[in-house]
Amino acid sequence: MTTLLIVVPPVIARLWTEPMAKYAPWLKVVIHGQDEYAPDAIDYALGFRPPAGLFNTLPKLKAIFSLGAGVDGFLSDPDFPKHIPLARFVDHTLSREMMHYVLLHVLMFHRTQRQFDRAQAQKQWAQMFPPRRTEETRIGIFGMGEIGTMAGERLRDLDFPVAGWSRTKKSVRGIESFAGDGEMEAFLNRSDILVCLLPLTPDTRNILNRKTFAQLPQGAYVINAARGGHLVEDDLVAAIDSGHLAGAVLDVFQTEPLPQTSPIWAHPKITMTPHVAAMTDPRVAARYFADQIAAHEKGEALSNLVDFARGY
Ligand code: NDP
Ligand code: OXD
Repeated sequence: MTTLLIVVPPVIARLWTEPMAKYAPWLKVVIHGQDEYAPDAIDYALGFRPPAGLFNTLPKLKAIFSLGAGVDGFLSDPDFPKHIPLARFVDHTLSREMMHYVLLHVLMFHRTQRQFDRAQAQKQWAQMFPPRRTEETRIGIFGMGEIGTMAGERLRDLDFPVAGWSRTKKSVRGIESFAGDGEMEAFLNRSDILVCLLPLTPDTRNILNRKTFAQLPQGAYVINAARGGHLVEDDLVAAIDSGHLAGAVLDVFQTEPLPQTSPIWAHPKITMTPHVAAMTDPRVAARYFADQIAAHEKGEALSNLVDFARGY
């Protein structure tokens, strides 16, 4: 029998058993850390931040699936077995949740909503925080992949001037494309709101740093919904406290959960959420993984394979 090992904390793994049984009744599902299993009985593995070295103990593993879009939690293991294919979760519903998160926070900043919230808390009728001009809220998207492109297109449709920065040049209607290190400064110079939607790789780690912030216009705003490893948190706090940046929204952090000692918790100009910008829904994703495994069993190619040389 084909066997799938699910490698997430048992409390989350339990959410997967019923939908997996619905879409792949022919598959035996075992949960790491809960069920007994023989390592050589495992054909496929599905997880998010697996324990380092685990996959090397499974001699018959045919493919590994990331239940998130980001695969840094797999590739951070120096012993990750790169001869085994790794496929990530790419799905309209996940990208859409991310797009909603980005739109929400772009509009909150653009419409000065937090100032109105503070005025309301003091019972002030404060007709004094006009929204910025749409033409003057230039959005810059770091990472024009599945999610960055969807968010960029929707922001463009709301009439914001949008540009994207990626490794390779893009041609998306109405969105200016910048590519590579050589075009990064010009991209940052025109970005009043910088949205990070990059994968975390050795090239992008700490990319949101003091130098990057200095190249953004005075009063710029930063949204990081990608990975905490992209951001040098102390540099962000310093850039906000100096008055150069207007503020930030963070969904992801260098250490998760965010340590109680972090100044981010109480910073008046930082809005934070606990890595919930988008969450993989097992009721949707189980079908995607069942189809992927069925295809692989028939000798067909897997979708959304990670390129180990690029790191995403
Ligand atoms: P994709 O792989 O589809 O897109 C990645 C984009 O980043 C591509 O445009 C790529 O360029 C660009 N890129 C990669 N490396 C570089 C580099 N060195 N310089 C410039 N551009 C680079 O990823 P997704 O859009 O699916 O997801 C993005 C990230 O969002 C995920 O990796 C994950 O970390 C995060 N995420 C966070 C969630 C949350 O809840 N907070 C939920 C889901 C995802 P090119 O196109 O030229 O290859
Ligand atoms: C993802 C995530 O990568 O949820 O999908 O962070």
